Amino acid sequence: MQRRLFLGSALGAALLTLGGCGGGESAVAAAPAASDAASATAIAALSTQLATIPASALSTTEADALVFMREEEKLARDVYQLLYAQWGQKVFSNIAASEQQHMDAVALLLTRYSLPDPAAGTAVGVFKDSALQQMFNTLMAQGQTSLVAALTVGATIEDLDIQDLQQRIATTDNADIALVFNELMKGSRNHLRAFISQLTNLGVTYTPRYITQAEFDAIVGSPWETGSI
Ligand SMILES: [Fe+2]
Ligand SMILES: [Mn+2]
Repeated sequence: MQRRLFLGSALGAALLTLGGCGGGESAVAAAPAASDAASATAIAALSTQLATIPASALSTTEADALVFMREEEKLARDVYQLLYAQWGQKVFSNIAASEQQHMDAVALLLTRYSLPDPAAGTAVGVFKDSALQQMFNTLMAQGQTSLVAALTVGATIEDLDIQDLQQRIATTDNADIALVFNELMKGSRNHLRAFISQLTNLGVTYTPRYITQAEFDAIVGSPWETGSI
């Protein structure tokens, strides 16, 4: 555990350039999406960090978690790209760019453990996992109805993502997986803050569907976190 914490903070230190996706309305203006070059630097830094951690035995649960999270990050990216195209709100394009980094981060582990990439060669909105496909279809139908619905879809995806990562972090003893998943979860907390900030500005209250109200309140009531991919 101590080792894991150390590695987590070391990664945070290595990835200081990466906080700027999403944000509340003012944070969006102050923190534009990372450039392609910055994104590539972030993934290179993560790759370097991972190289210092020996790969360890992979359980079926851990293999499944990596394959699933790769597609769940794709779900987030695809939905935000499409909602940006429809609504033109910068929060969606900024966070879509961050989700691409999350996909890339999981891909590093797929490669490391020679696992098949479920997102290889698939179009936007197409998923191998049937539950994720259904989730995409439902959320996109919802997000097309209004801007508030679209922002609520964003909050819902982050709410779900945080819960899915919490569950998968709890069932891995691999330091490399925990490192990447904790970085993804930090990004998700920031994204949740960004969507909730926009909904609050529009006078809308979001009720969490996956994490507890107490967890939700703690995230939304705490500041933006730096160092996340
Ligand atoms: Fe996210
Ligand atoms: Mn993500």
